[in-house]
Amino acid sequence: MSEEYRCGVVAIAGRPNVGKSTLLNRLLGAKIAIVTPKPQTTRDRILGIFTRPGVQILFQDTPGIHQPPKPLNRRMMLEAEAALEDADVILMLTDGHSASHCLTEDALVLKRVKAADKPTILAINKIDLLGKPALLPLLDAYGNKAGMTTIIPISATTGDGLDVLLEEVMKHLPFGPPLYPEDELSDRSMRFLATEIVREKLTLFTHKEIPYSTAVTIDTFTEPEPPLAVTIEITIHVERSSQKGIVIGKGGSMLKKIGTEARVDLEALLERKVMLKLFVRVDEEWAGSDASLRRLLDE
Ligand SMILES: Nc1nc2c(ncn2[C@@H]2O[C@H](COP(=O)(O)OP(=O)(O)OP(=O)(O)O)[C@@H](O)[C@H]2O)c(=O)[nH]1
Ligand SMILES: [Mg+2]
Repeated sequence: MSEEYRCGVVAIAGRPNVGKSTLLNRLLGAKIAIVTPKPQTTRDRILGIFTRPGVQILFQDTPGIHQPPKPLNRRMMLEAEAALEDADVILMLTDGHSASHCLTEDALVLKRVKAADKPTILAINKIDLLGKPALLPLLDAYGNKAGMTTIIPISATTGDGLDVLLEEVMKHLPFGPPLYPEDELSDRSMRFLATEIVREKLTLFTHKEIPYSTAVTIDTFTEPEPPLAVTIEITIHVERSSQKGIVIGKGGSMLKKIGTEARVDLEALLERKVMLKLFVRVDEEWAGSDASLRRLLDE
């Protein structure tokens, strides 16, 4: 391995919903992290492995940084903070939809990022939604008022600015050999991705408190020889029986919709037929107790 090889961990940090997971998927050219229009979609850290000649960048997607109201959110914040501590470089993401209150909204993120004291790049995302003139006050706010030295406007959706971003990230990476095989895209198992895909559909199709009151776990994942289908059994945990009714839907319609859409994604990912069986279980206050969280969410 050449001494010139660079390899390091880049934590993608920011408020909920600014596009961290979208950016990770776009950089890797594969959907390894779930994305929804609702905040607090990502709950666990996910490592995306980006390998090119001479460089391996380990992008760490993290839960959005916010004030934690209950144990599930506190756990998410610990994950985000640990990611900042473990990183070589911090890629702070914001969506800068408004210059006037962007620093207020980002105050907590800026505090955490500054406390971590690492080389930091700020990317202003979703510029496809902004006109060029709207960028100037943002550059002033983050540059002059918040003291960010490297600011790159990007769009995770269109890919705009990502080459510049990658070049900047590479400059800050330490020298060292790759840590993962070059054909690997993520540190997460197919079992984990399967539960995440179901949680994505559940979050997309249900409303109000349901996405935040549900957890998804895997019961079985069986891979027989093709052409037999991969069989996956997954349980959706809800907190109350009224929520169970909503997740199942009239005549089972909601559960069927979640199952069908999740199966299509899983088949694309596995490149083979999948039989997906979903179960719904009432597990009172699972999001409110540390013991239940450990039981449900720790692999
Ligand atoms: N127009 C536009 N929308 C974007 C862009 N990047 C992300 N989005 C949208 O923003 C929403 C949130 O995206 P996510 O990637 O889930 O955001 P996140 O920061 O990972 O959110 P959490 O996991 O909740 O912290 C989704 O609806 C995305 O489609 C972008 O560059 N342009
Ligand atoms: Mg996310």
